[in-house]
Amino acid sequence: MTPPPPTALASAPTATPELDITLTKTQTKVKKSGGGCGCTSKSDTAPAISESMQARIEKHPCYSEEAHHHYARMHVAVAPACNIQCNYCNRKYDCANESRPGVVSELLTPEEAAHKVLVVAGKIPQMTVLGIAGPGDPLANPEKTFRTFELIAEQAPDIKLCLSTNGLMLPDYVDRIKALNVDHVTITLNMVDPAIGEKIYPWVHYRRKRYRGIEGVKILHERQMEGLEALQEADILCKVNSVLIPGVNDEHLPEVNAAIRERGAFLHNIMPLISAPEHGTYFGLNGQRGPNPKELKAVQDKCAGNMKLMRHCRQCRADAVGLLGEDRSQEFTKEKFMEMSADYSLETRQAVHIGIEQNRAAVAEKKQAAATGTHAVADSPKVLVAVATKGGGLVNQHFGHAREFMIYEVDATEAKFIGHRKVADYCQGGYGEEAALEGIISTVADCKAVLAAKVGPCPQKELQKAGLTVVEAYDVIETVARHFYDEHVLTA
Ligand code: CLF
Ligand code: SF4
Repeated sequence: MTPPPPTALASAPTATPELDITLTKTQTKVKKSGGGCGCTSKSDTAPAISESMQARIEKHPCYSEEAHHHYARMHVAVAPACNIQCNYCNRKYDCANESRPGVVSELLTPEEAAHKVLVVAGKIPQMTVLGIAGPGDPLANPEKTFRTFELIAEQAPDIKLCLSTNGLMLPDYVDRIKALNVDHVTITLNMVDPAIGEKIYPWVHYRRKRYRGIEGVKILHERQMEGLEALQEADILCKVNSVLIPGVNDEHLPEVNAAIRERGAFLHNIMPLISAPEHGTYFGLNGQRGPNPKELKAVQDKCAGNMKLMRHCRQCRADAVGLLGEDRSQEFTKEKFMEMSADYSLETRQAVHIGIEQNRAAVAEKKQAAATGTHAVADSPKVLVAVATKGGGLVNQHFGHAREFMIYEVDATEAKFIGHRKVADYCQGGYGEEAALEGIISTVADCKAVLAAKVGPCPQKELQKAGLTVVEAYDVIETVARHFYDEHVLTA
């Protein structure tokens, strides 16, 4: 049986959830429990962020987990060449550092890229960040990369510029990066021990010479450390991406975490290796598997507490457009965007952002009300819930339309986002597919509940058969999670 919705339904969802939240008053039921729990996951108690730092990240969907519910990013694929070889990359595909291998990007010139940014900035005013992340390495293509940044800085000054690199050439360009006001740089750094790096990088091309094996890895390692220090010196925010490769660097990543923390990195993003034979990568062809969600979480938990940890990465394509987790790149193919007018307007964008911030404040208030404080329950059990959302920090998506579920770990003191899981589209032309449903259920089988705006009768029945509670609601995620927890876990 479906339990009644924990909150009254607010106004119906619209295409722009940011502008359409009618917040409802919710009731939180408190029940004391002395129950213990075996879960020992460390919470992300990273050092508090200063107000000025908060201002630098508050509209960046990758640097702020909270912002990623509200603001979008886009990438432009202007950088085809690369100067190293990673065993998880096949050059036919997008850079695996910042993308999901599988689809080749359309390469753009800096001028085409700038036009695309102005078009998207007009059509998706919540797009606040322009990243260059491939399909090769942006700093192996410095002129194209920096020319693109220059053009965008001139024509769209409110858009944050973001760069992702393997770090090999970073020390040479930190001054230029600073001069262009690029405030966010990501280095993909998978090891601090060249012996481990040797299993990941077969060669490095540096200053017109190719170095194979450990010789090349040592150069890469030294340059990455130098680059990190130079970014710290220049006060540029740095995120480190590490690809978790089971049996290669899984046990080593806490050491990487310590090394980057010492050198002032702001955020650590530990992401799973994506590996399949059809990608044609060395790892894919040689049976190297990626981690499962449990293994990924275990390593993330080991590193949590020392510094801010990113758990909401979507391993985007080098031409991604939209909120993290949604892919609107097909709306802006070269053929299409070259025909569109660049209707960027700073005033319009600012007005939209004011609306988003008002909405965000209202969501934060509800989130706060759903949080701890009211619940003095020590060692309450932690449970996972799967959330269908299309943004805005809300449970606001139909179960059948979800392409991914956001996973929250809930106990009596907090509802903490811990990751997302992709699933096949269940609704295909209005008909549920049995196989897809089975896949979805097995993907969220370790969760206690599914929270969605609506769940059809058939999936509802199957979810309940699999032991999951179905909660239908349209409200702030933490509020719905709190109600579910209080009513179905604390009282159980
Ligand atoms: Fe792009 Fe990367 Fe900038 Fe973000 S992505 S260049 S920091 S604007 Fe973000 Fe995408 Fe993960 Fe990258 S979700 S792959 S972390
Ligand atoms: Fe591929 Fe990126 Fe590695 Fe270069 S840095 S080999 S493009 S994954």
